[in-house]
Amino acid sequence: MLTTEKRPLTILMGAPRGFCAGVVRAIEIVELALERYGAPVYVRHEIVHNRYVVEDLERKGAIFVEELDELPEGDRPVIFSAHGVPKSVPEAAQDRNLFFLDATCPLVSKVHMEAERHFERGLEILLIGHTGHPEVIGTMGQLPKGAITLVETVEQAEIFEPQNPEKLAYITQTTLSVDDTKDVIAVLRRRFPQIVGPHKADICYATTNRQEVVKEMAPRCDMLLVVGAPNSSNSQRLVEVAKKSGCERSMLVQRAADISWNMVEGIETLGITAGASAPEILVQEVVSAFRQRFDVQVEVIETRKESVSFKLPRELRQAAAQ
Ligand code: 0CJ
Ligand code: F3S
Repeated sequence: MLTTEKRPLTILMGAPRGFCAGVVRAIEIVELALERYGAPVYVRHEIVHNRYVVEDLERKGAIFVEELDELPEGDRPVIFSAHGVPKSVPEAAQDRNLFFLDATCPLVSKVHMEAERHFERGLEILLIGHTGHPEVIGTMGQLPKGAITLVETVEQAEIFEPQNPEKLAYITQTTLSVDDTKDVIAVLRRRFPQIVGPHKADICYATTNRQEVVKEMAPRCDMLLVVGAPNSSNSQRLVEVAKKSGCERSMLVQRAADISWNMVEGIETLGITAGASAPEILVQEVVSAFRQRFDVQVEVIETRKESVSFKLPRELRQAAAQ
């Protein structure tokens, strides 16, 4: 007799996972701006790095552009993404008399302010981060060209030659690997004992907590899926952390359709988590796809509770209250 019994599968669900307070705030800014000012509302760069989020907002009337010069003349508002923008962007908006709302995560703005402070004190600044990422472009663009030098790796930290080793500071991107960044900082501190910097790094609470739970889960998993986008730095870091923590078969999936089912063969324990820009609905879509094929038992691995939230820009607080 043919048996259709499903094979058992344990799914470990990471917690915390998915949306952070900065992402919730950024998406809310676009939604409230649409309510308050009507459609269309322009958004410079993907508000957060997730296609599903972007397409959902497009359906509601948001139009995404990469640069302000793509905006037509008129009185439509423009919103800057959660990753932050170089100073030249609000300046250009002001020159054009555009009404803009800034959805930069407050934890990124904090790094911008640190950079300003170091600069005012006459320090040479190192930014630990990934070249080309919008947050890095935004942070470097807070100060005149040449004021900030990007350091990506331990090797680069080893060969960096400062103008004056006694007048140095470092800042970091918010979505880096906690452990890799620690290594880069250790090199800088060894070579330049007087370097000024944050207590640990500027890596945000959400990035830190999502990596922490992955470290806890990965050793128990035969495979680990991170729901997130390829251009999402914090999601990519989760895959790296999972691999380093003992789950070599770790990968990014944007949604259930990305899963290659032949790779799942032989798996008894699967880990699922999500980057800070990945909506829970996509995580649940992935879980449902497994439920269709396996007899799933879910176990939640929770390493921490989160209760962070950020204030909305002044212009939208009333709209939110209504
Ligand atoms: O840069 C940030 C402030 C994080 C925003 C949320 O995540 P995501 O995926 O849009 O951005 P990253 O590529 O920076 O992780
Ligand atoms: Fe902000 Fe960190 Fe999220 S910098 S947008 S809280 S990933």
